[in-house]
Amino acid sequence: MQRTLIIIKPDAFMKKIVGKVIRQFEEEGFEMLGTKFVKMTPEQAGKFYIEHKGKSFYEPLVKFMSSNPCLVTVWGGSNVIKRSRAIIGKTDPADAQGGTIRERWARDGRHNIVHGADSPESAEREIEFFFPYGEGLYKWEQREYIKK
Ligand code: 3AN
Repeated sequence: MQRTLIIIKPDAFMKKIVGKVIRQFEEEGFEMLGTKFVKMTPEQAGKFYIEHKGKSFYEPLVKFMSSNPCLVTVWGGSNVIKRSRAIIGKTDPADAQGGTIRERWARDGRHNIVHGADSPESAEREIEFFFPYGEGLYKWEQREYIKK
């Protein structure tokens, strides 16, 4: 089973659609393996988005992502990375396909409701970033938490 990291961004809380967003992933058949309510420091957010350092949107993105808490979630499922990005939609809601999370609820390319890892390598790096050693993630089949 593949895993991915999905961050429900502060704008989803402002719009009170966190439940609706989670529902999209559940209805796709994915299972939640773990979650954390996190208010990142600017340093943490800067590190999380390090690959975008130097781009015009980097500083405002870091500021937005550390402005208020996010709901960090880990989901498992078959081909979950690609399939979750398909239901999230393109970065800018103006380009996002109808019915996707961003088309429905995002304001613009920054206030775009969710982050979803874009490759197996990013997913594992991002999961490790918030859940070192996988601690706090649950193995549903074995009915136990991943141990350090
Ligand atoms: P995505 O989340 O669609 O994979 P990335 O990984 O290219 O997009 O960018 C990471 C985050 O940076 C996006 N989720 C978005 O919040 C922000 N971002 C990317 N491009 C722009 C842009 N042109 N203007 C504002 N924010 C952007």
